[in-house]
Amino acid sequence: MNSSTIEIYEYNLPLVAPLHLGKNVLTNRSGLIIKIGHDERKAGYGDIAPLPGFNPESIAEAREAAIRWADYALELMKSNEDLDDEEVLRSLTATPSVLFGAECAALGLAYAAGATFTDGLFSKTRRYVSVNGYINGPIKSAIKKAQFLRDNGYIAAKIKVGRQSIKKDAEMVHEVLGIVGDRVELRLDANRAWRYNDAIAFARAVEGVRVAYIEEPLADSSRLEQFAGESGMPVALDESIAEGLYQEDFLQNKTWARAVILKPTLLGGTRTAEDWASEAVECGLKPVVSSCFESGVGLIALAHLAAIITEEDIPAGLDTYEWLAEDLLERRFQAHNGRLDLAELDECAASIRLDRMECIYRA
Ligand code: OSB
Ligand code: MG
Repeated sequence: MNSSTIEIYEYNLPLVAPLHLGKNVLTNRSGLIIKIGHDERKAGYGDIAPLPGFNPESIAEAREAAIRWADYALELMKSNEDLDDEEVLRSLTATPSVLFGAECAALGLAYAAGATFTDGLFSKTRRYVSVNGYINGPIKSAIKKAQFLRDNGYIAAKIKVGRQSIKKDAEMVHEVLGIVGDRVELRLDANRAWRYNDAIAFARAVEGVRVAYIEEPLADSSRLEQFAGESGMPVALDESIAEGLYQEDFLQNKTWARAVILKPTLLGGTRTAEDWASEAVECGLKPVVSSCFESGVGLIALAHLAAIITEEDIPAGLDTYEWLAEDLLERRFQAHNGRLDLAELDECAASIRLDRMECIYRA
């Protein structure tokens, strides 16, 4: 590789409104961009966006790990060694968001130079990726968003529950169902908010509603199987798999689960997510690629990932972009008919504005 450079930039983007996630309230989103390569257009970019309360690493720890990785990667490039080698990236397992960003930048470098891939992140198995519309309470905003999803051809919607009373949550679900109707797949996410009996009470209150799955209803995840059996409501695993390293047999005996949520920023990169996805498919669970409120740069990589992990168009959890009041991309992308078009996303990716960020590393 001809004297390539690595740069790391820091960004801080305001959100359109305070975002309540678990115990945290975010008003902006901070992260880092890794750029590999001289030429702005032919460089590879990766987004490092540790999510407070979800990622084990802080932004300061991510910065430190990214710089350490960059020093190491430069040495490798000088001796013509493979940057995206799994061995090299393994040093980043304690900082999964950095692993995701470094891997995307390394893979993106060849992609930007026009390489065609036969497998992996940029092999573009299909061009369109459906997304599940993201519906947040309270009920007023849920109604507005549900109408938008119905009018814009979305095929799946995900409602956040567990942050108000069971009664209000159930009302919200019925209200949304009344708006979007039967054609839209309904997913729910409780982020482990409930005690067992509350979760059962909720399931009773929405009896008759066709729920595709509910992500992590229980504070005590060891009772998920019991919940699925007793309530008849299909369950999806999210926090349960995002908590540690990839475990080969983890999904093997979980036939009671319907889906697994794959967030490469938490799981440690796209290849780890691919491993989880193959395991999920083998065990009869649906893999659902999801975001963690990354910038446009990260979201585009995630859309590519969703396109390669299954031929089937499983709606991905990528409807978080609108939370960013500003982005690093001059040209922002949009879903059309509830789908993202990878061709459009790649054009938007090329409109990255490095001058809006502070460069913290260049070598
Ligand atoms: O609980 O699924 C979650 C984003 C950040 C942290 C946690 C979660 C999420 C999302 C992403 O919900 C959007 C989606 O999955 O549709
Ligand atoms: Mg979830």
